Amino acid sequence: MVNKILIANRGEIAIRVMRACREMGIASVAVYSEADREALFTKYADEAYCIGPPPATASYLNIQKMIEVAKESGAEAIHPGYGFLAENPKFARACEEEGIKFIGPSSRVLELMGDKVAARREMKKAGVPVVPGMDECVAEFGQARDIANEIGYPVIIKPSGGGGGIGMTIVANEGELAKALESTQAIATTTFGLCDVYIEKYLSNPRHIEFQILGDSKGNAIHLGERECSIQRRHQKLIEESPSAAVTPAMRTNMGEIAANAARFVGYEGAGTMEFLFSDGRFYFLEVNARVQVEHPVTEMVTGMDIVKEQIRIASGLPLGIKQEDIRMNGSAIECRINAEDPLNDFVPTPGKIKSYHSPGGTGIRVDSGVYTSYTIPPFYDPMISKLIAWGRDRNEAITRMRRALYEYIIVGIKNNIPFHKAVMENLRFVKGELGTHFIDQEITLIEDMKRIMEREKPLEEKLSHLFGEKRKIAAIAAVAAITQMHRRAQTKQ
Ligand code: MV4
Repeated sequence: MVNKILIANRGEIAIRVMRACREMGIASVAVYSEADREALFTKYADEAYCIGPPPATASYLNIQKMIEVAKESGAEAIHPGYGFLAENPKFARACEEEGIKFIGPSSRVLELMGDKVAARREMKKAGVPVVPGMDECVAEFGQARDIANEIGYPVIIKPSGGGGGIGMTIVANEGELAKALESTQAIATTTFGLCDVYIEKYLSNPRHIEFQILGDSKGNAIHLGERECSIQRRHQKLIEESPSAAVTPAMRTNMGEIAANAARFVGYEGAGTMEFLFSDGRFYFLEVNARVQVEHPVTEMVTGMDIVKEQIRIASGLPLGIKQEDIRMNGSAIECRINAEDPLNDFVPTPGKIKSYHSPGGTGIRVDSGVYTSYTIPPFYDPMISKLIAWGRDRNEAITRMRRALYEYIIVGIKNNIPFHKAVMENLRFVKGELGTHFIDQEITLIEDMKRIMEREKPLEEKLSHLFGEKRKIAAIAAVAAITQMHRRAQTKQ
């Protein structure tokens, strides 16, 4: 096992990785930008090094600096978290060349999975069902027209260098194809530095379901079931859950085996996700996310596994600690991403100072956060404050517990999306599990529902902002009591 790990990331995921390190007796090294000097993760680490100015390009994306600090601190491995350098094959290669363990797949696999059309081809070879479409990039208009006619409209044009939904264009008919092709190629060039695009059949309002996989350096691979991530807004996931209400045990076994086989086929080392669209009872492969994901806790809650520990074991050359037949899905878990954003103002980011902070707890609740009272959220990075995860014996209990926890959660000082989550947790379609990727756009009453919830909370909010600061402790207790009453009123109204 490695003795010291550098965490090339910030915020809640840096702390998540350091917690695994601490439990495993591994020393942790934080790297931080000048904007993160006072962040919790820099204090939590055993050692911390400043790596540059606030912009990510000058700090968290600086490959040379990461290698330098790893050497200086004597870290034997680097955990990249998610985002930033996590899926950068150049970073993985630099680590490989310097004899530092990159905690993730090899640079070869990262390269392959980063090229979305190549990944599609590879997965097809591995026996994974893919959306009808092209196995290479568009070479000329005639070819695009022929393929689109063959698979039928609507089609979707995707940048091969992309992923995550950026730059994708839906095309309704042949008349729109030429223009859409041109504009998608232009966006692909400016965003990804590569004009390559490919075409797939467009599925309308599918569910977004992904399988968690783990592969070790001995050629073993297992799956930890699925997560449903259909509740998203502008390609930003807001709520994730496991298991998906749409997946039967037989489908889970079947698709999970296909996903694990594909991981073995490409020689996948570490934790990863195979992303699918689910439509009319069928799965279609979309892309591989070659990293630990934001939403990994819901899988941990239902399987009892520690995915980050497994990542570290795998990178240390150890075999998987568990066999497929020993994985059990127990109960149901939901995650709400708590963001510093204003749902009443088109969800614009609202960085700033957290004047008061009280996070929920109790049975079945997990909060992964990187903030504290009087912490100022810097404007330079992702506005996620924390992740609130609720576990229950079934989906209904998880929802009830999530509602309860959302009402306990107090963040004073910055606007945030907790009221929006409260509205979703009361939404009838959500409660019934009738989800799809267009859920938020379709449920047009959500904003009005949220406004009603916020109106109900106004007197309390005013009381809180006055009380907090002076009689902080008393105010916190009073707040929980008042919110509990409000929650009860809200429930009896339904
Ligand atoms: C699709 C699709 C429908 N059909 N592919 C979005 C995230 C990225 N991983 C893939 N995405 C999609 N791929 C096919 N063949 C629908 C989405 C999608 C989407 C696409 C464009 C604009 C908004 C979207 C919202 C959710 C899902």
